[in-house]
Amino acid sequence: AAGIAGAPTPFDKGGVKLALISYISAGDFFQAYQAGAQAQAKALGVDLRIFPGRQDAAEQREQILQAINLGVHGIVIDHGLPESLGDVVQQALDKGIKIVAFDVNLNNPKIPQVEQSDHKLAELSLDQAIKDNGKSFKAGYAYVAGFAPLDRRNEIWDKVKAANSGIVEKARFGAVSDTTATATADQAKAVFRANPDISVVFAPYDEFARGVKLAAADLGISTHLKIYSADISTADIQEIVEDGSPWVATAATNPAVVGAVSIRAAALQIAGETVPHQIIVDPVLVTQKQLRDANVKTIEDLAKNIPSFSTSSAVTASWIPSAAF
Ligand code: SR1
Repeated sequence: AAGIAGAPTPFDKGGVKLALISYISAGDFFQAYQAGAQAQAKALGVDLRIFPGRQDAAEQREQILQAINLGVHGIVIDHGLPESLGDVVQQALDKGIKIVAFDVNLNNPKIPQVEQSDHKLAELSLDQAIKDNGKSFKAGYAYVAGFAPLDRRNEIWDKVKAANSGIVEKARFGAVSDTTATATADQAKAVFRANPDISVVFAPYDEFARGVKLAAADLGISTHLKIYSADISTADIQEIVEDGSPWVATAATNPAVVGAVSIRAAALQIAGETVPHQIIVDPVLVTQKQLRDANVKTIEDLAKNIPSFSTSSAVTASWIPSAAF
């Protein structure tokens, strides 16, 4: 690819290669994240190789070694298990390859960490749950430990329960796989059958929320339930606004923006510029009422309604062209 006139080396000459190595690729969030990364890479004239994630730690390690052998200038690591990545990531750093981590704590001062402010995201969603339902309700909670964003959101859930003795977690469930929504739906059905008094579900991952919604529809209990989630996509918006939907609020960033930010963080490092260790993309609260009132049907409609949703000033530079998504 051609270089960018006036950009620092090597971007002025072109030929920069990056790898995006994901732990999970299935689902709207990860597809949009990858699309945003690809759009920013294209704007930078960078050759981006995306390695698919199949929740396989051994495969992700292997992909990092492959990227090193391809001679990439930088690698973005998107989710994963920190304990299985440390040594291969160190091999890449030792070869001068710049690394960026999104949602996986690689615990290395040389590696910038991108995240969505998961604490704020959980707070926005749970504040809305309390606004709608008061400080006393029986809750279901979808959570799988070991994923950095879910663990950070869980810290807020623990805080909210500790501060509100009337909020009782009756059951915890959830699965992360290629089929997260349907696997979570199966578990949610068993939970709802055993705990008919659950009126609120905190499901801070859109695939979890879809699973919970599916379970509620199958059991015919949608009208007795309210779901509060994280993330948003066009498909999620359709599920949230449909008649009788129990999915009433979500807190989210635009995942395409997070993907673009991750690529910019790699590009700035390759150009020898300083990048903050922690790079945060702030989420916004989106309620069912807001979407219905503004007749929002797609992510593009949402971006028009909430301009901050589709931009981030994180890790930019005058020589980095904006990504088109
Ligand atoms: C299994 S982790 C899923 C989360 O990763 C990203 O942070 C998304 O927000 C999603 O909720």
